[in-house]
Amino acid sequence: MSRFLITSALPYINGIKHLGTLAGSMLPADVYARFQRSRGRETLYICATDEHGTPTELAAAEKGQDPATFCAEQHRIQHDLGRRFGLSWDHFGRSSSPQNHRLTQRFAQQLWEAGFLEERVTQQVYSVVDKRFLPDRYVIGTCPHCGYEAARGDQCENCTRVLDPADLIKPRSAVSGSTEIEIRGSKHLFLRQSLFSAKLRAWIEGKRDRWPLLVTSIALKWLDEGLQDRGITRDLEWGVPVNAFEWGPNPDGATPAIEGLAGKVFYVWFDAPIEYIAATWEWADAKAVESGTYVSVESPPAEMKYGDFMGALGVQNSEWQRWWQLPSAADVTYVEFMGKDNVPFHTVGFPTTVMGVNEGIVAESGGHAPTWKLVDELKGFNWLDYYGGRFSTSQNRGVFMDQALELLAPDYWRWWITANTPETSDASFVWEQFQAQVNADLADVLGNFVNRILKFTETRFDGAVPAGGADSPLEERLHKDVLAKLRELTDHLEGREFRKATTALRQLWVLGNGYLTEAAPWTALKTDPDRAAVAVRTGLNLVALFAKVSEPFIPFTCEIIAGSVGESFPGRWPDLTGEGVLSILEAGRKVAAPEVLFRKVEDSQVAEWRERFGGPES
Ligand code: B3M
Ligand code: ZN
Repeated sequence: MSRFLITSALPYINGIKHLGTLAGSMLPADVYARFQRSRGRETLYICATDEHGTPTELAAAEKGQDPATFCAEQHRIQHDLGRRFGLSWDHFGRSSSPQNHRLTQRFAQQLWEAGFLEERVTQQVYSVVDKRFLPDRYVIGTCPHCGYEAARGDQCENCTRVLDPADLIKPRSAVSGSTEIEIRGSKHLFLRQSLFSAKLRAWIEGKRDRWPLLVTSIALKWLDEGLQDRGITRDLEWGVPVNAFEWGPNPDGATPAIEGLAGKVFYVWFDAPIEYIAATWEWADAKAVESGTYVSVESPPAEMKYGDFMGALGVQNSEWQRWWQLPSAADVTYVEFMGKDNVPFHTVGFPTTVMGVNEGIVAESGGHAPTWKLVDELKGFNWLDYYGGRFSTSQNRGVFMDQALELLAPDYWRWWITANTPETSDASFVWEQFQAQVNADLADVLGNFVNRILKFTETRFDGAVPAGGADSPLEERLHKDVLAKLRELTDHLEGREFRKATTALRQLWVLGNGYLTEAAPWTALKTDPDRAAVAVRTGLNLVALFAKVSEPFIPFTCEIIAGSVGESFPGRWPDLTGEGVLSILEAGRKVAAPEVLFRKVEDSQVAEWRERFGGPES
């Protein structure tokens, strides 16, 4: 039986995420993780904040904080919001962790030793006053095309033209405002991606039948355009330092002059995907701390060389390698979730890193040392927009995670987002459609069903599962229909088809409502008490079943529903072969109606929220 390793794209540290980010990575990954756990599969869902890069430095400076303080604070906020949305991460790590520093440096060193990194001198903007190189977007000046005076060196925000810092008229530093700016050579490391074109193509071609068309077509388009070697270092302060270890000799010749790389950090897109692995290491370390067997990554024994150090740690905290290193991870299915803009980095950039490191390991050890796993299944998503436009913090457009939770309980959002997952095309959030859908599905169908049957049991059957009576053709048909829908739901979830899964689940709920209306225990009670008992017992079993199979989507509500019929939470996914799907509850068990599960979203609320968050006119 396979183990499931699940990652969702790492949210950037700067700023609270909007519903689109939730829709395009974290929430579907969570639904899938909950589903696999409930099927009894060993599952690990890993996520983290992506903390390095220019935007972090800028955002921290804007708040008057140093990047480390800023990141620590923002990480706590995002962690808390994720929990409140029910994201069931096994670990929510940080790309700035010591584990990621070690692993990123180690990977770079192995790539270097295998000859897959190259030094090149690039021309960069240097600010004399700030005593530092400025990344393109730290240089501001007047746009040569439209005259906008605060155009950034990478792009003019006003006319959207892509720029080179050298194009700017009156360029100045965004850090100090100084105009004392020069172009200077700066040494950087480049990953020789072009060497991997054929390998990557063969690997992606092999995934054509399994991965969404969206994903393989983006990946192949990149390969068709020709892979460029990619700079993996930057002239920044906040990041994983490049020079923190001894560079070994490069078989291709030159040894990098360490001074030339001093003070530089790895590019954020180089270290961020490595954090998937490092966050798993963080998870294992956290567990080791709990059990008192932790060996600090910060204090390797003095006599140990860096490479040995990784190996030694591997022996002591090997839990994480069991998920990532072959051969011990041979039974792991690794599934990644992300928005379409992240696909190139996960089909080309990160796989090149992993393939390159592995080639080095194989060459050096003759294939005896463990290698790293590549992704098995990659689920990519289109955009979730807000009234057909992008969510935007600066323009106050759309709903962000903290605001969403102020308005409604998380399950409303979880349900709507999953039911509208942007799988085959972009999707749009529209308040009126949101209102109509959650009112219909959650309040009218599921909520109403659960309350109707439980209230009736309380008033007419003393709040206990009734005994007596025998199934009629009506129950037999229901049983058959329920099993068929359950199989559909299960298949869609296994296939990571989230929209289709919600459709099947909604139809399952509708079957319950339809059954109750037809069986009409309230009428039968007067003439045929046994018939009424069967109908009520069947209805209560449906409630128990719904709690189990709806849990991946709306876990908070399912915990309440499960409690109302005395079931443990989270439950196990039903066995689809057997008879048991509708005989979960024994006769005599006490049940109790919960409070109203879903209040309807009112027109007045929609009007108010449209005003607050922007409607079609915004
Ligand atoms: N931090 C998120 C984004 O592009 C980006 C993902 C990194 S995954 C390793 O929205
Ligand atoms: Zn312009």
